[in-house]
Amino acid sequence: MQYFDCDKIQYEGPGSRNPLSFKHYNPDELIGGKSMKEHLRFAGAYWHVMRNDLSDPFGGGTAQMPWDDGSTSVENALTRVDVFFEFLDKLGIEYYCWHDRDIAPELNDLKASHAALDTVVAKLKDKQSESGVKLLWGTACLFSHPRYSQGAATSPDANVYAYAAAQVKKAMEATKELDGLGYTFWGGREGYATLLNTDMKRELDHLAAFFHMAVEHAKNIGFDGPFYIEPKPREPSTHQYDSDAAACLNFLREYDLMDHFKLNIETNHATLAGHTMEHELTVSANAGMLGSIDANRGDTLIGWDTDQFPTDIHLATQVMLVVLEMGGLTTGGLNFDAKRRRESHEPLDLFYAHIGGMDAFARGLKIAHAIREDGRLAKFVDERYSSFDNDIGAKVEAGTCSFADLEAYAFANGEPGLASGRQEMLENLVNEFLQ
Ligand code: XLS
Ligand code: NI
Ligand code: NI
Repeated sequence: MQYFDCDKIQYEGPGSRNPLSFKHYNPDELIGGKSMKEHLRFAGAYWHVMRNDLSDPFGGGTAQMPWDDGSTSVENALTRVDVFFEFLDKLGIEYYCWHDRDIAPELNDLKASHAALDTVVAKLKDKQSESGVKLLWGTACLFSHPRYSQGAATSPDANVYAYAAAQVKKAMEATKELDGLGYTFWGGREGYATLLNTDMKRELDHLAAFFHMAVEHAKNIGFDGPFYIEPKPREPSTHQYDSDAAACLNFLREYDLMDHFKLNIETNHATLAGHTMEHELTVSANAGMLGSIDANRGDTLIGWDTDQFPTDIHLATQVMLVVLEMGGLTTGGLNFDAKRRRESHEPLDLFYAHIGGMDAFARGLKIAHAIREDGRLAKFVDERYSSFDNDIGAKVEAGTCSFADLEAYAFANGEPGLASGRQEMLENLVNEFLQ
């Protein structure tokens, strides 16, 4: 049985006019001694590919999903697994990510939901070993059900907190069962709508306790992949506690969780936080905490998380510059946490969307590699800071300098002759490579 009306997508090169081909993503092509697929580690997001019906705040779903009977039956969930693995195979995507409730239905009681998850996980396990596809990360959906409307690990109600913990415990076990490389926490509703009803300190203490219990449980079940926190500033809550990379790092340091967590940085969340993606990636990488990436993009004209496919080559280049600079992704990957527009409702649109994202990142990788090989950009930055390489600057960096030393230096050397930052020249340099 074939669910998608296309063959396996092949690399046909930049001259191809076939929209169902890769023009740049050539999985085994070596870039700097490593294949494109090893650099990029693309992942498919189960929730967008299989479960997103493309509804928006103004109207219902439009997506055609002829394989889906619309029920919450386990049968239906098992059929989706076949569809999803055909999809991954045809695109040559070797990793995937899920929420517990994407892969299996939430039933009337927790035990029944756990059992449904077990059934689907058994099938996913078979499919993984047949295909060689790996689970990049699992996560629990702690934001859709009405019980989580006031938070899960930051709920004011200990009963809800316990329920959320039970769900995460099970989702971690499922991730372990599927040899998942990581486990993600996106704090769906971990935040608040108004401080009038919120004890922020208590909620953050509870969130940290929750994470410490997750660390403890990971030890118990032998799950050694990293946990990821995925920052996002708002939506659905007015203020989310994991608002950006810096806020997450501060939280992890304050509560002594740095050793067990890394960050999963998503483009559209970065821009909602008022930052660029490269800013968020750089903040994370500088702390040695960049774990994985949710590859998408926002829309400058729409103020919410539009989760569009990342087709902007300049953006992909900036992402890959940071990834290459830190020596590449290890346990993480580039997860297409992205959805088609509501108008792109046919199954084949899933292919066009992913092909576009994969090709954009292939180009971003090639361009970023070329910029690094060229070396002029890095050389400019090195030279810009070269006054810290010797003399007084080196003493500052070594921590062997005092204000009195600097004052004596300033008296002796007079007014500094500051060099230009050359932003426009550097933008032109990057554009040389984008042709
Ligand atoms: C939502 C998030 C979500 C996480 C996984 O905005 O991006 O999809 O990646 O819970
Ligand atoms: Ni995401
Ligand atoms: Ni998102």
